[in-house]
Amino acid sequence: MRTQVGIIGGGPSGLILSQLLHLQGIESVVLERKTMDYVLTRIRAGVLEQGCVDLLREAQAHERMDREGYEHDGFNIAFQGECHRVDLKGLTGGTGVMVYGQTEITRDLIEVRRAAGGTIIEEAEVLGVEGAETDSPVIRYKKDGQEHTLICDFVAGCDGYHGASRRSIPSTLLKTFEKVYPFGWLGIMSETPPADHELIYTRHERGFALCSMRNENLSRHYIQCSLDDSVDDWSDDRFWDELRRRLPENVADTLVTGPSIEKSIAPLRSFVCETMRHGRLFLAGDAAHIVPPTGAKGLNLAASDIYFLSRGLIEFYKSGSEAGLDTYASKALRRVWMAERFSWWMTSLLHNFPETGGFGSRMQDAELDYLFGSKAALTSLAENYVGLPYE
Ligand code: RFL
Ligand code: PHB
Repeated sequence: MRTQVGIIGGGPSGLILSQLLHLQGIESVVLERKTMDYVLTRIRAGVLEQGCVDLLREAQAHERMDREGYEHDGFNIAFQGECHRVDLKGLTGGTGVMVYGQTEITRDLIEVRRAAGGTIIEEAEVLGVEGAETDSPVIRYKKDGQEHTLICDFVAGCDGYHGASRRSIPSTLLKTFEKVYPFGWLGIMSETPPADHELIYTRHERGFALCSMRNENLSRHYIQCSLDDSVDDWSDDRFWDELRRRLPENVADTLVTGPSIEKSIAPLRSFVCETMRHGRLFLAGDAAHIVPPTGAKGLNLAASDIYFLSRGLIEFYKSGSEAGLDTYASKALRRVWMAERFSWWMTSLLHNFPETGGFGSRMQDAELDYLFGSKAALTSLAENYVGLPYE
């Protein structure tokens, strides 16, 4: 089989790219290891930057998001028992964020790809990419126990942190940077009203907590947990009790609890792979970088990567110029490192790090005290949270 752009991975990165290319008359094939029904069971991101929203509109996958997504003008940080609001719109001169789940984005993208007759090959496990330095790289994949090849002009590695595309680049050409945090996030989804109409990030001596949401009757909550914990250690009652202990009293008192409909633990890590390009193989999204979820940046970075990559590919097919492809890695990485910095900072500010002792804890208190006393510091937080510009 042959196509113009072979896309490894049917997560948000791969699906947005295939749709943007299709709208410019460029053909692609998406190879996804799992079924798309399985991909839709993953509950991940919930907060979208304006740039990501704009890209989904450009991809014509925006109708339900515009109808059912929630615009948020601010969010809260709670510490020492009090909620403090970050007025995103006021501080940035009019920009907020959109609350709309990654699951819903993926559902919308699958729908527009299918309506356009796009090819998504499910249960196709990519084994590797060969000939990335030639004009016709080849993707090798396994489906139904048989090996197949997909010959392409370009390959987009959108297969997440555990995918095959990054491993296809010779390790001598890569530089990787990693920080593993000594804790995870235990998350639950429940059909209960959100704790507040805006998100609440909480720093507490028992550990971080986050109250987020999907709609008026669907809440997403997280608590910092030990890496040794398993979801079986956490009954719903134990989760709600622990969450209530970490929240400000007035929030805990009015918190509506109920049975969880999903429960999972995610370890926290920062990771960047330099470079994001090897010949005609381009890495995008979680395949190239991971951020701890505290800054809500993972999916948003996947979107900015795809913005740069789609422009490079479209320019190539329209004019033959490789200029956009040549600057892809440097443009994407510049934004990646800024989001890495912000995510690391938010994580460091709000989690419990017993190994840093009393001094570390006082530094966090002082930083929060400074933040809410300084418009300059709050503005810096707000402009990073809503997303730095693409160009
Ligand atoms: P994905 O979503 O991991 O998709 C990659 C796809 O590739 C497939 N795959 C393969 N296919 C074929 N052959 C192979 N060899 C393959 N190996 C893998 C996989 O099955 C999968 O379908 O990567 P993508 O598309 O780059 O998207 C990235 C986002 O999913 C991720 O960054 C975000 O979910 C991160 N994230 C958040 N991001 C935000 O912007 N805002 C948030 O509020 C936010 N919250 C979160 C998050 C991630 C979390 N977890 C679970 C890590 C909250 C959490 C708890
Ligand atoms: C979510 O709603 O899942 C969510 C929101 C904000 C974050 C991380 C996750 O920082």
